[in-house]
Amino acid sequence: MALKEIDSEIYKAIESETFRQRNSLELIASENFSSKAILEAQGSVMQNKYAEGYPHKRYYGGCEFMDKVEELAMKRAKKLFGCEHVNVQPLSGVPANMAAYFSLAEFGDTIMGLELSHGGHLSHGHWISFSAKWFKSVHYQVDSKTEVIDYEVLRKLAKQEHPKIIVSGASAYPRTLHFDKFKEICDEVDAYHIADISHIAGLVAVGLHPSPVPYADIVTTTTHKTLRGPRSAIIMCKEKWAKSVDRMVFPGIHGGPHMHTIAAKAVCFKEALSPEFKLYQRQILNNAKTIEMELKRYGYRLVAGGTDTHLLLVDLRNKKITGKEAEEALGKVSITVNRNTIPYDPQKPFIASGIRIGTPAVTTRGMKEPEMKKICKLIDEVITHPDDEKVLEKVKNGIKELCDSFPLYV
Ligand code: DSN
Repeated sequence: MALKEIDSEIYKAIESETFRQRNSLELIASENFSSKAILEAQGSVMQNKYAEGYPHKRYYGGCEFMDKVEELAMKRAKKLFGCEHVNVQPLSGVPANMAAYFSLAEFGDTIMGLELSHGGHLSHGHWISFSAKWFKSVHYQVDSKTEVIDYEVLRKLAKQEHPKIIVSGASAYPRTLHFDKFKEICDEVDAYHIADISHIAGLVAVGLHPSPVPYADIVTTTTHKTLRGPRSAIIMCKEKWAKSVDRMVFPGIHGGPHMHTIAAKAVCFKEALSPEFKLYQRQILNNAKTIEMELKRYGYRLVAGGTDTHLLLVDLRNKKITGKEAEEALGKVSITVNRNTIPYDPQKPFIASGIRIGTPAVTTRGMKEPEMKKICKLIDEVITHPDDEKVLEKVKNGIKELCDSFPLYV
């Protein structure tokens, strides 16, 4: 029986979410729309199977097609990123980072990552996360003037703290990350280098952002952001870490791998190896640059002066509106963004002084530079008139028109 007949409540919620995704403008930098092929693999019978272990070394019978799928996912990921070894089983970004840390360090060792309010991630040592409860966490920050990482300051801190692991990578850092410099510092202080490229994986895969693969002991990434795959993660590493990474993922942290998601990851890597994917990534960057130029034209201050990637951080203080208020006002007209702290933010994270804007999802819909210009105009109208119902209605109509012209999942 179909879902509609068995469970009308869940069916309706899925229908409503499809409607929401079709009819709103998705500017959350970490979101994207996977292809129908990926959704099909993800929703397949592969999800019925236990396959603990690794290809040809399983703890369950009947795994011949599981092996095929996992081997294809591994082969494609290796080709895509040029890594020596890959584990495609991690369920998501945080467990992938957990497995990566425990592959190289012990409880109580020091890890050093970018502070959350400066663009880092919870799992890079934030006090509330396992990464600070089970390790000693030290943070580096961005420079207060340039708002980018000062590698000399990072070097000094590393020399002072002697971390076991330095984590490169971020979730709200608009500029290029210099993984070669991280490696240089790691070598000087005898630390391991783990790069988390969750946000920029698509750009890295096609060579539009420097790759950490030659410079890091381990590279983790989620697969659903710029990479446009299923909601999941992988861990890449040098051959010498292959055994410890594999053992830490299973049986260290996970039980049965989610084989349906591994199948969907394999499809994602196949798509990412196509020439069209490179064009897509280039358009993500062109769209982000267009937003940078337009927002500056409307008098917005951008953290770090702009972007080299798929995302921008907008400091709203000169517009006399907080991140929370802007997120809510934009939400009313079906523009989805997230409030975000800016470096050295005077506001609490729940309020925040900025918003984060990303272009992967709107680029998937086929939108290009002219649409980015329209979007910036509409965003500016909302931010400068957040309580004017007439303006909001006009903007909402503009968004509807845009969405209708770039249909999703038809
Ligand atoms: N929550 C993700 C983001 O929005 O960047 C990172 O895990």
